[in-house]
Amino acid sequence: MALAAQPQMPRVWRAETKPHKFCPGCGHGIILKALGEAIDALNIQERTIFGCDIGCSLLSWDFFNLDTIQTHHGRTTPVLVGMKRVRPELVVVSYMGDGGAYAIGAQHLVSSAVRNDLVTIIVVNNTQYGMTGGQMAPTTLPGQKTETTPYGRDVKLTGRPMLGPELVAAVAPPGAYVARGSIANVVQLKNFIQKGLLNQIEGRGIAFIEALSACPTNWRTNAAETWRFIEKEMAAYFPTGELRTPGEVKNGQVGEGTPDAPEH
Ligand SMILES: Cc1ncc(C[n+]2csc(CCOP(=O)(O)OP(=O)(O)O)c2C)c(N)n1
Ligand code: SF4
Ligand SMILES: [Mg+2]
Repeated sequence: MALAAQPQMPRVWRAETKPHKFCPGCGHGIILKALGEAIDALNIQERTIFGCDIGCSLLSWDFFNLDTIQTHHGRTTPVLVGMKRVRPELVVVSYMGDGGAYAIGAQHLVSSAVRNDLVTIIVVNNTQYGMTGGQMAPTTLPGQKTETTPYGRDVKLTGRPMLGPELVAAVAPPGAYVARGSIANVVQLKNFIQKGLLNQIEGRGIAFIEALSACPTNWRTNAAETWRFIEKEMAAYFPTGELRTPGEVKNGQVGEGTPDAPEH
């Protein structure tokens, strides 16, 4: 009798904490699988520290066979940067939501980008505050209905949605790696995360990857509506692709490479 195919977990995942705690259809698990596969591919499990934030990202506190720390909105990044400065051989991964990264914790992101800190930051963009019930976030799309914008986001009152990778790309010095992927293209997302980890390992500078993600619980969408929202509405406003790729080191200075063109 043929055995049914079993999904393969990355080696770095903790099998005993699965099934995980995210809602059915949530994008967090897909992004954490891409991260797990990238860590497996680089064989850096023994020296990687994982940090998660406040928000649904904290449900990953027992996700990996990695030393893990959980901190408050956006503070995950400076906590991990401190560890990296004391123990430069470590690989530090800062994982958070769009609310943590671009609203209450935004100052930490901007400061790390300006300093070109050796940290790999992954931001999960699900266009709202997932954990607290779906309030408007800096990433909420124009006209999108949330708990705090029941008639749709009015950009005249609240401004236009935040473009996180574009912000980091604008302020980070040469050596930074900046990209935006999506759970709609997991192969590309894993590749961006792996390049982001390598950027840190090779000492070039900050690595920042935003991942377009799904929150069907607060979007109140079925599977088809969830994918349509990510692939059509989110991708139209948030283009995926690489924004900054470091080039070669010459005379002690890192030059700029040639990023993949953004996809619309
Ligand atoms: C100072 C402070 N204000 C508000 C909260 C409540 N709070 C907890 S999680 C959260 C939103 C998190 O949203 P996001 O970072 O986008 O993560 P998601 O849950 O969407 O993955 C908020 C506002 C808090 N913990 N601390
Ligand atoms: S509330 Fe949204 S982001 Fe949080 S676990 Fe559920 S689907 Fe995922
Ligand atoms: Mg969010």
